[in-house]
Amino acid sequence: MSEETKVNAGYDAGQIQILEGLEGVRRRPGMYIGSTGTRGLHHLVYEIVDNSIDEALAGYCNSIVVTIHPDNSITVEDNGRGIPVAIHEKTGKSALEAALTMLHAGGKFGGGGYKVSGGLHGVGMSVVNALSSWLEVRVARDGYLYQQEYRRGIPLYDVKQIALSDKTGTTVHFSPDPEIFEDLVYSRDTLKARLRELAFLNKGISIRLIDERLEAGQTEPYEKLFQYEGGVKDFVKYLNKNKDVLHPIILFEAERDGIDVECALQYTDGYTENIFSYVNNIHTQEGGTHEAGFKSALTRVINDYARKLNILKDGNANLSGEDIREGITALISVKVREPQFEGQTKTKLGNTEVRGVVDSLVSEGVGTFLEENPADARRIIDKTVQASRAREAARKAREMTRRKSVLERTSLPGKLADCSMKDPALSELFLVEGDSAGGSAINGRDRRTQAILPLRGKILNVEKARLDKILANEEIRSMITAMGTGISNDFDISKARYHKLVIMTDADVDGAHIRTLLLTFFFRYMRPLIDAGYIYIAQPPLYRAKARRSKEDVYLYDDVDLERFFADKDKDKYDISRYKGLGEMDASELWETTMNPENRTLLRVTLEDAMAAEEIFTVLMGEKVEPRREFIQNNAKYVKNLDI
Ligand code: 0RA
Repeated sequence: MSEETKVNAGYDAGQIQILEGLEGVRRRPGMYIGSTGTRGLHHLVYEIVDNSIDEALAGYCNSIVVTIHPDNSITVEDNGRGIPVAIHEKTGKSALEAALTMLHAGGKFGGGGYKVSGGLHGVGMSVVNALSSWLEVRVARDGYLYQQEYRRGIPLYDVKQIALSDKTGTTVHFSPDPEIFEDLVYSRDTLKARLRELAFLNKGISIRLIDERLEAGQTEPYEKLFQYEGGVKDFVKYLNKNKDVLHPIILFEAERDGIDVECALQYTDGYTENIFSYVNNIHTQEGGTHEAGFKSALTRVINDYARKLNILKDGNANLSGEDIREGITALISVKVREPQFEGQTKTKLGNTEVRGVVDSLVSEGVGTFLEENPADARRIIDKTVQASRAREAARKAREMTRRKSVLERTSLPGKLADCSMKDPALSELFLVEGDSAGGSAINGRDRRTQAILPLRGKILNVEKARLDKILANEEIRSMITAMGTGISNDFDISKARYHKLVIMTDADVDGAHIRTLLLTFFFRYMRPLIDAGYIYIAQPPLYRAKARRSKEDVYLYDDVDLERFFADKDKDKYDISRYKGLGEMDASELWETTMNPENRTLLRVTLEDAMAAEEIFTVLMGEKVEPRREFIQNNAKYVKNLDI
């Protein structure tokens, strides 16, 4: 192969097609990678890693290394067979160049491979190449190391041999194009979470993350290895590490009708249901046939067993699926040859044949476990029966509140100072810590659009309570009726009376605690409010600096703000006051600094990653004390910005 650099000498029809393909990707990147924001940026990495995972699933690769370089370029290296470099008869190009320049060529070339993984759209390496300002690929195979480089997807030269090598593998080093992406900075945590997930889902594969970007005082790159011989079983162990569990993890794995199923589950003493399902390594957020098969089999098997033990008598109704899933942590991972993804976000499995396969494997797996472990079985059944009783009590409590509202016609809580505007899109509800701050907020607000609900004292920790107790809590009931949406299964976002719900608490530890309690409640019982972006956190100032000799008078929101302001000023020329709480501000101050839409900053609460949020809430609000202490110690420096 020649050493010289020939840039596209003479276009033929095939090349023109390729260029048009790359142009298409660059013109409409969103079509291929979802977005050109942070999500899309990270998607580039997943797209490359998926190819290495496929090579591992084919049985030829057991190690993948992902490196974030100081310039935010990324290297993905694997020890697979190496992408073939042989020249195609017809095109006169190497297979390697084809893989990196032809749309949809990724993973399909070579043939016979068992390609199951795939990113958002499974679009392949050529898309990453087209969206990178530069990319270098190296392949070790057949005794040589080969290399090719590209600029915005266009090869700089033909594939060339650059050294002898006795190894095999593929290394892709790319730099996302600033002409395409809004933000070029990789998040270590985001990559870490996805690589960990992939290591759980593909047991045995060693996946290493290296972050070469050094922070101040750091001398060695960050390194983390993910490798789990237990696969989904280790995944459940990880998810439950901060919870008290009722029995050893139930695990079953099997292949049936060409569908691979791996499933692990374990009951905890908690009240939430955590079922995570995957198809070909893609998290199926919206569930689908595999999840449906899991749920129906579980419901049937548990009911059958409860009847067999005579805990459920002939006259008793069956336990509901919901009762049976209280406190469960489950992982379902299936690998399907031709997955059909449906739903709003294309994360719902549609293949009907999967349902029956998962159903029968879960029946067998869980059925056998219950038969063979009667003591564990008993604990599980008792748990579901308790869940069923609590739910019945909650239903009665809810019916009471509903009936009351029919009789009284107006169900709004007495403490609510409602706004006069009835259009939810223009209405805001402030949840305010304490009656005195609540009073200031009521006097300072814009009464047309801003409603105030003062909350007294500590909010109930919903992580430690069942629904019946939660519904008996006055503060929580007020929030539910004020919002108008209902909760849990009854939740209906179209009934939301406000499209902004603003949490306004003091800028101290207690305030942070109340905020976390509120967020836990919304996360567990009004999750769609978070998904819709309706929940906000107010940012009251921490300081006020008044110049002694001029009219200058400013509010400063945190210590960084304070430092910045006084960087080039003399502190002695100002009176600086520190607010201990919202209560210290009078109505007009509160309006000016925190509530007036013209001046205020609100933080919108988002949930990038449900699993991470689940973990944080379990750690922070759950029963076990030790993990909470650890978390707080490890994250003390972040606590101020804990805007989950
Ligand atoms: C098809 C055939 C062969 C290897 C690969 C694909 C392959 C692709 C990627 C992408 C990233 N890493 C990869 N590793 C391997 C090999 C065919 C053969 O050697 O016979």
